[in-house]
Amino acid sequence: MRTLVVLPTYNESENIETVLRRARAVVPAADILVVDDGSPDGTADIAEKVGAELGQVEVLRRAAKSGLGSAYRDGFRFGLDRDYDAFVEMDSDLSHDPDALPSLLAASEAGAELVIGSRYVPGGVTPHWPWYRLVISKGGNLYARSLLGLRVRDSTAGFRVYSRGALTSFPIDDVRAEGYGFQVEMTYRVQRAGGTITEVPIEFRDRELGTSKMSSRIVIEALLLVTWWAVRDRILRRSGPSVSH
Ligand SMILES: Nc1nc2c(ncn2[C@@H]2O[C@H](COP(=O)(O)OP(=O)(O)O)[C@@H](O)[C@H]2O)c(=O)[nH]1
Ligand SMILES: [Mg+2]
Repeated sequence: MRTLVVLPTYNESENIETVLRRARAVVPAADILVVDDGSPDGTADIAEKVGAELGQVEVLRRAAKSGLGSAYRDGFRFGLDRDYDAFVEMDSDLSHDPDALPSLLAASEAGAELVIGSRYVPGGVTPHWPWYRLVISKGGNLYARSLLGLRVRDSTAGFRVYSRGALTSFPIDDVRAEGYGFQVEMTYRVQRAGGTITEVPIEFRDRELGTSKMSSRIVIEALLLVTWWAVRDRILRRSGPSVSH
């Protein structure tokens, strides 16, 4: 299985070197693509320097901060053009432990079109989260699951493996969402295209260095989009993702 690990970065100068080294140590055969949005803190330069030492690392430099979803779409297109079989989505802030990569990739190799590193299946944990964060995250998941009929517990999770088949079963250029909405939209589209989805438990850790780029705007985007998709596909019954293509 030719594997591409896509790492989106915006101001991750304190984390990117560790992420690259640990990912390489755990899955030495996988190639890595860093998608950086002109981070003012020099993340792309660090990634290039460490990447040159490690090998099999490319850095895609984009001019301006354009969102997580758009970074992944560019990363996936890069990999689809180069015949990769498996595409890993992983944050570059060490919230997603590179040590979990082998178990996620094993589920992908076993045939799942989408593997989700899940906080909300037995064995999944979010240590140190205050109650209100859990309520927002689980509430968002419950909302998306019930409105869209998703069959997964953690549709907002961002630690994933897609098969090539999953990413070619619908036009990824049509995916519009940027933040948590991107994760939900990708889950919804894979499910509607008939792809099998497996959840593997993970420990989601809070970042220790650098700052989060997520904002309330991103949460509101996700809520509005989920509501719109449900209205479109369940009430208006207009063509949903898998019907129109
Ligand atoms: N290329 C790119 N990466 C981004 C952007 N926004 C966030 N990221 C990266 O996406 C990952 C997750 O973002 P983060 O801020 O940690 O979100 P949180 O975990 O939900 O707080 C990190 O690796 C960020 O550096 C963006 O606009 N462009
Ligand atoms: Mg994070």
